[in-house]
Amino acid sequence: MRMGLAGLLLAAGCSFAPSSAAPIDAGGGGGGGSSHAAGEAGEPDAREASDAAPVPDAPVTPALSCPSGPGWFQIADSESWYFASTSFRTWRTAETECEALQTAGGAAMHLAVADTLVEVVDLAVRDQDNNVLGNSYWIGMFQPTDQAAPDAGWLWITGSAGYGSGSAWSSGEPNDDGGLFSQAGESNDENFGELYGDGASLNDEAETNFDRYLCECDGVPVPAATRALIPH
Ligand SMILES: [Ca+2]
Ligand SMILES: [Ca+2]
Ligand SMILES: [Ca+2]
Ligand SMILES: [Ca+2]
Repeated sequence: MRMGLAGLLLAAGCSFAPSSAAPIDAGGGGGGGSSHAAGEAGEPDAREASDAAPVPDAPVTPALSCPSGPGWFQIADSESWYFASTSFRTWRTAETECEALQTAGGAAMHLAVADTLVEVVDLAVRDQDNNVLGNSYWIGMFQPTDQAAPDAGWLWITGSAGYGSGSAWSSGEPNDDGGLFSQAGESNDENFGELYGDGASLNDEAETNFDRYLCECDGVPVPAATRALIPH
């Protein structure tokens, strides 16, 4: 068997040699379209065989070790577990409480990082299912102090870039309060992200606001460098 397999591989290897000349045919063919198509049709076998070997097996993602119980749920297309609080907290206290929910040896947690619009929508739908329409939820997005504009520099608590201007935000947001209580423009009035409970959209809000909050258990720790950028 072993010899036979080796022989097959050797034979297969030899058979690839002529096919490496195929691109020359494709480039020089007078009937461009058809000769290119012929080249593509003839090459996939060789490409698959030669490319398959160095590609490692896809890593097996272990199931996340997350807490469970009332308030915990999952959404489509995510391995994460989420927790919807029923208590109202300031943003920083909410983040502290999310991290404290991590079990010993379990996956890291933080305020929810809804970094795809699908996640924003799915979490908002969950809000509605939970009959808490109208309540806003803190999520794990913040804006470091003294940015150039209300939509500039937003970060997720796990370190990646947050939403700039665009469809994730509610109409007219982020507005840094729009001058309602302080000066218009970016003046650090609203540097923390919340998810409106009555729609799939985000708002920037003052840290001292009391909101419910959404935690996410995804195993991604909060980088120290990112934590240092949370406005005080
Ligand atoms: Ca997430
Ligand atoms: Ca302002
Ligand atoms: Ca702001
Ligand atoms: Ca706002």
